[in-house]
Amino acid sequence: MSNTSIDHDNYTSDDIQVLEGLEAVRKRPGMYIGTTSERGLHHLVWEIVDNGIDEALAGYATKVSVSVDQDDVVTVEDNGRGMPTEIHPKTGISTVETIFTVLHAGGKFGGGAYKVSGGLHGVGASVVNALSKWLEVTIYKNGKEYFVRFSNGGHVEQPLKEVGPCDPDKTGSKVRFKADGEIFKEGTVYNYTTLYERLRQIAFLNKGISIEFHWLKEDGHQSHNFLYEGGIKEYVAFLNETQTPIIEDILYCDGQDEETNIAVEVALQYNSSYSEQVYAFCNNILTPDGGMHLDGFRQTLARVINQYAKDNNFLKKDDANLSQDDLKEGLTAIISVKHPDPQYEGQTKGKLGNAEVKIVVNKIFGDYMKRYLLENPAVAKIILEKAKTAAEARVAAQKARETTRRKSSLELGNMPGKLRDCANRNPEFCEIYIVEGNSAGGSATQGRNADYQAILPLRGKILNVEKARTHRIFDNAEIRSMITAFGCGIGDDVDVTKLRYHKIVIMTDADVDGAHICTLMLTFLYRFFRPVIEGGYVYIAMPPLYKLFKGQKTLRYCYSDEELELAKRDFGEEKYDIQRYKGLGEMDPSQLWETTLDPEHRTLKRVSIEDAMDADQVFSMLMGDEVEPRKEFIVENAHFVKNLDI
Ligand code: 0R9
Repeated sequence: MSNTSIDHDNYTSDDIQVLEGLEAVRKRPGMYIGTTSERGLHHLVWEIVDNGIDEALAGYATKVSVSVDQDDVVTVEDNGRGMPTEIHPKTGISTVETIFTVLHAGGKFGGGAYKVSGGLHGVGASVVNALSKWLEVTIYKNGKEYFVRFSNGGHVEQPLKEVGPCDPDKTGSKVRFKADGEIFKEGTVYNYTTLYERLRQIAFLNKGISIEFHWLKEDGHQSHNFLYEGGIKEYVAFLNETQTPIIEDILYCDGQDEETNIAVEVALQYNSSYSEQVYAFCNNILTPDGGMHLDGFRQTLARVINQYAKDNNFLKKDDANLSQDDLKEGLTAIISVKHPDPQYEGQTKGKLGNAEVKIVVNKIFGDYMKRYLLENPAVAKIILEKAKTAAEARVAAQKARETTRRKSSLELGNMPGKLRDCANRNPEFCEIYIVEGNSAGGSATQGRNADYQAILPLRGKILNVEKARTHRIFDNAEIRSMITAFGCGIGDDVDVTKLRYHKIVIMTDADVDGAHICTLMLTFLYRFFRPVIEGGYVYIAMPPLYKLFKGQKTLRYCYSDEELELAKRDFGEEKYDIQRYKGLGEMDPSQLWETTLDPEHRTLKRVSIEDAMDADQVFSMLMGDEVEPRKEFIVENAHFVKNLDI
C-alpha cells in the first residue's frame, strides 16, 4: 500500500474551511451531484464509500462494507481509525458534525495527498447529509462508541455523544442514511447491478481492500466479498475471461513518482480477438475520454515495442514503425493513476488533463516494459507478430475506407436506398430510428413525422463485429448504410459536429431477438462511434408491452409489467381487454406514432457509455472464442437466450 499512502499526520481540524450552508445543496442538488435521477441517488453511496476507501488507502482500514436494506437505507462501514470526535476549534462543535454539516469541510486533506473522492464528484459527506431524510454516524474508537444523528437535510437531531463502551480492539466509522424522496423525485430505490458492478470495480482498482456488499431486500438477500490481492491484474484476467489470451502472463507494473506524488499502475494482456478493451482511471474514476495517462501508455507501448523490434531485427532499419493502432488489436489493459490534484477536461469532464502524468507513466511503465521484453523474448515475438499482422490489415482497411468514403459522400441523393430521410437539415432537431425488420420499418415510415424523423430499416442481423477485421466491416451493406446516414465518419475519424441526427434511436422488438439486435447495435456503436455515445446522442426506444382497451378505445399503454399491475389496480372493476405486443410489427402506423415515436408520449432510454461497455462485454462473451463462459451465460439466462442464434 506504500505507493498509495496518504500523509494525514499534518492534518488538523483547523484546515477545515467553513464555506456555506447545506440549504444551497438542497436548492440546487444538480450542481453538487449532477442529477437527481437514479444516477444521482447512487452518487450518495459512492461519496460515502469513497471516504471509507480513502481511509483504507491511507493505510488505516482494510475493509469497507456496504449494505442496502428493505427500506433502501444504506449502511457504509469501515474499520479505520474512526472519524475525529473532538471539538472543532472554529465551529465549537465536534469535527464529525462539522464534516457532515459544513460544505467542503472534508475537502482539504492536508494537501500533497490524493483523496480518491477529490475526482469527478468528490463533493463530500455534507452533501450526502443535505440530501438525506436522515443520516446517522457511529464511531468506534478508544473502546467507546459515539453516535450522532441528523435529519431533514442535515439538521443535527442528536448531537455527538458517547453512547457506551465497545470492544477495545474495535475501531471504525459507520454511516447510515436514507435518501430524501423530496429531492430524488424518481424514487430512492437502489439498483442491485449498479452497486454490484461499481463495488467490484472499486475492489479491482484497490488491491488488498476488502469490499463487502450486502443486499438485504425482499427480492432475495445476497452477499458478496470483493477482495483482489492482484488488483488490476485480476481486472485484466476478468476482462479476458471471455477471450483467448495469446500470452500467458498478465504484464503488471506499479510505481510512484516522489516529486509529484503521482502513483501509476498498469496491467495488460493480449488476446486473439481484433478489438481492444483498454480502460484508464484516475483516482478510481473511469476517464472515458482518456487523457494524459492513456496517451502516455499508448505512446510508451509503441515506443518500447518499436525499439525492441528494431534492436532484434523484427523490423528493418528503414521499415515503418508499428503504429499505436497496430498495437491495439487484441489488447486488454487497465491504466490506473492516483493524483493529488487531478484536472478533468472536455465537455463531460471525462479526460485527464494533467500533462505531468504522461511523463510519469512514460517512465514507470516504459522501464518495466523494456525490461519485460528483454527477459521474455518469446512473449515479445508473439506481440510483435500480432502487431505486424494488424499493420498489414490497417493498410488494407485504409484502402477499403477510401473506397467507402468515395461511395458515401455526403451529397444529397447519395444516401442509402433504404433510408427514409427527414426533410429538416438541422441535426439538432433530427432523429434517426434504426428499426429492426421490414414490416416495422414500413409502419414507422408511415407513422413518423417526416419533417424531423428519419427511418433506417435493418434487414437481418448486422455483421458480427467481434470476429470481423475492420476492413471487412466496411463490406457489410447494413453497416455502410448506417455510416453513410450518420455522416460523421467512423472510428478515429468520427467528428460529432458532422452527425446528421442528434438522436440515434435503436428500435427493436421487446423480445429475445430484439434484445440481441440491440446488443449488437450497441457493440457496433461502442466500437466504431464511441464519441457519439459519449455525446449522449444514442437512445433506445421503449415500445409498450401491453395495451389495455375496450372495444375500439385504447385505455392505456403499459411499458412494463409493473405498469400493467398499476393499470389493473387503477381500472379496478371496469371491464377491458389486454393485448400483449410481441413485436413492433403488430402495431399499425398510428399506434407506433402514439406509443414510440411521438416525443410527447414516447419513452426513450439514453445510452450511457457504461451501458455500451456492458453490452460490449456481454457481446464479446457471446461471440468470442471461449465456449465455457458462453455456456454458463446461456444456462444462467436460458429464459433470455432461448432463441438466440449465434
Ligand atoms: C463509512 C465511510 N467512512 C468514512 O466516511 C470515514 C471518514 C473517515 C475519516 C477518518 C477516519 N475514518 C474515516 N471513515 C479520519 C480520522 C482521522 C484523521 N483523518 C481521517 C483521525 O482520527 O485523526 N475522516 C474523513 C474526514 C475526516 N476524518 C476529518 F475531516 F474529520 F478529519
